[in-house]
Amino acid sequence: MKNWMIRQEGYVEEDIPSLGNRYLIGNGYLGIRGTLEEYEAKQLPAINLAGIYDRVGDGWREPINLPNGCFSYLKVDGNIYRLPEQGAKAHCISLDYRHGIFRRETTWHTVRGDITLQTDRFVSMTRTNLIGMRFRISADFHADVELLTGIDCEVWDLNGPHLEHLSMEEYHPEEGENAGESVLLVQALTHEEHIPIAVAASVQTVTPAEIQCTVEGKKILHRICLITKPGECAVVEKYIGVSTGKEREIPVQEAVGTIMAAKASGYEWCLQSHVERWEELWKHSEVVIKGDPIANEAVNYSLYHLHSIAPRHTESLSIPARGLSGQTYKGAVFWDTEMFMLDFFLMTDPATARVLMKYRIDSLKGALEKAQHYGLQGAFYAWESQEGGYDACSDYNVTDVFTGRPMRTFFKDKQVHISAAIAYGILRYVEWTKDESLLDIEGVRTVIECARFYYSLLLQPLTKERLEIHDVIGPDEYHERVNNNGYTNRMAKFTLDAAVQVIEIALKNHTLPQGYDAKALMEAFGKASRMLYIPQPATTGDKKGVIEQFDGYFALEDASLEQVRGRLLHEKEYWGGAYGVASHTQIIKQADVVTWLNLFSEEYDKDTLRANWEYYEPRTEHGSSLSAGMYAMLACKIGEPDRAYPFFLKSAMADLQGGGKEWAGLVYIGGTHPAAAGAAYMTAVEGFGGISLTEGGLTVQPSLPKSIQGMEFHIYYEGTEYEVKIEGNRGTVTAL
Ligand code: IFM
Repeated sequence: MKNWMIRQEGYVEEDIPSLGNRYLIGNGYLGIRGTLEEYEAKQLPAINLAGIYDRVGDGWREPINLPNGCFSYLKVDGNIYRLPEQGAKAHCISLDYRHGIFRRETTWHTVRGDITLQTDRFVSMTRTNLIGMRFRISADFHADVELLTGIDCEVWDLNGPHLEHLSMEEYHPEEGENAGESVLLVQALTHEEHIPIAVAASVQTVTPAEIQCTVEGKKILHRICLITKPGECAVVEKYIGVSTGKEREIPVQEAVGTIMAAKASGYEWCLQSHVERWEELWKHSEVVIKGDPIANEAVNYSLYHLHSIAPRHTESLSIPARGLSGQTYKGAVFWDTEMFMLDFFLMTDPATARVLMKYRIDSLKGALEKAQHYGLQGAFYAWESQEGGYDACSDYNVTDVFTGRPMRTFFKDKQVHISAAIAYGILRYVEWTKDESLLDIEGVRTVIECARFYYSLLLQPLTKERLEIHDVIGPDEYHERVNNNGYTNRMAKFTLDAAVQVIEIALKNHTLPQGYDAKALMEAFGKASRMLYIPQPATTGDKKGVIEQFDGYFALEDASLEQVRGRLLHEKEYWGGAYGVASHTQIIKQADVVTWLNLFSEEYDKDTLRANWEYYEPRTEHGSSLSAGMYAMLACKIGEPDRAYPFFLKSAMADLQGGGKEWAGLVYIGGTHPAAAGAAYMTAVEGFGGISLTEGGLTVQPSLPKSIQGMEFHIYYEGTEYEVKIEGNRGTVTAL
């Protein structure tokens, strides 16, 4: 029986950062780290907002964290009880990941007896701007309790402070059911663009209590005084409303309106409708894995994270590489969305898949400007995309641990495969949903401009009748500025072909933007695609079947992973760049050729796929959480699900188990790993489940690892929902 619950018993201060990620709750509009209510900025609490960025001075531009509307602590008989200062007699946190409810339960021993604080909190899946909290306080004596709960304006930031002109006030609505009630209100403006933000909080006491407003430094709080009786539980409910100038002209109205409406409905109603929405999401997305409870939990926990960060509240937004777990990676959107997360949404919630791709179409302008900046044509998408397609990736994206100096890296300039991911995502959306509305004039323009970008990158060597792409970085970021990276070239070819296909659709639908000569473009792209050099498998020798990752890769030192690791002088040293320990060897950061072969596996025989898997896996550091999933999927495609299984589990456990890098020097780089979550889904459904599109349409050809006896899940295809049932190696697909 599944319990859909993770729990952490006891208290270890060092676990604060990782638990903040693992116990995250969110609704796509905002995410709240799984931190305790009493935590202050140094303990990394965050209410992280999607899609609003800010830059202060020379710091990295990053998303904003809001004033902490969940902040609360307890006083008993005049003494403060909070962690970690007052050690607890018992402590536990849990996450109901079926319904996105975070809970804590802490018992402290006081001189007069024991007191227990239980809290629940959720970010509403039905009311985007609402956070709900419930406190239950019980003691085995007549305790004189003060619950202090409100909004903490001391915000944890990596490169802040982002909020200025902060004001804190107590406000009493004049009208409506809640007229005269006390509402705490914080308003501020972001530093760069002066976007107004508002956080409002109000409480409802189920147990008789006295409520006053108080200010403690940068915190505005309700002081709720009550006396608990042995055997009874005092209950306080709290509503937090959040809004910004991005959505509303006067965000304060929405923040206050949200809590007033929620209060009028009541806490139970708000919670119930949130729970029902989650149940509805699971109806379409749960993956039941039979016989393997660990895999079952890991996959659905991964899907929980994807649901919690899905931008369902808007028509055009994407998902940052670290979800809504904080400001790491500048809250930016990478190729992770299209290549790793998109399939989950396509198959379980196509409307959200559309929102993700619409963000790319709407940020075309930024991509056109970026290409122009480099003297290129077409659309060069941002490596680390913020709003409007602004590239937040800095020229110096890594700090040298030895000198403390920023190191010149070329991710932004040379990771040109990003534009192909956008074309791939759009085409995959249309292929899977048959919804051509995404290919309106701007959608068509986006794909054509991505193709024009690659067209402008093509070089014809004097002595060869072929086109090449030089000076790039492939998915393996440890080898910079290489020529003919196979993944990049194949994806460029895909994009040129995609543009031809999209122009045909545009001609049929009358959606070709003005100013394009369809015939000339189709001819040029078609010819370029045919002439573009795609590295081929070696035909003889000990590397027979293996494809060289880029020109000259095989000539690099073939040192083992252990040898290369042994050359590190510092645990946080960067392996790539000009002088990294891996740069001059065949050790790669993450799946590269393997990613390519996974995407185009039908173009190669199984021996070739296997030869590449076997060659590259021992040479892969798996230094990115994106890597394992690609190895898992390709292993499924060569008919080796048992070989895939540990890579699948690694992907699915990326957040459940943690263990990834959390700090780089003094910079926090931890967070959740939604791309790994997406890869776990793809491996389960497409790899083990064998769901794919063939000429005959949707097919299921399962290939389960030993530990898995069967699977059940639903998927959407072409607007119809299907039920898939797999027992052993037999699968059925039934339209619902
Ligand atoms: O997009 C990835 C990249 O491939 C490896 N470094 C981390 C990025 C964000 O997940």
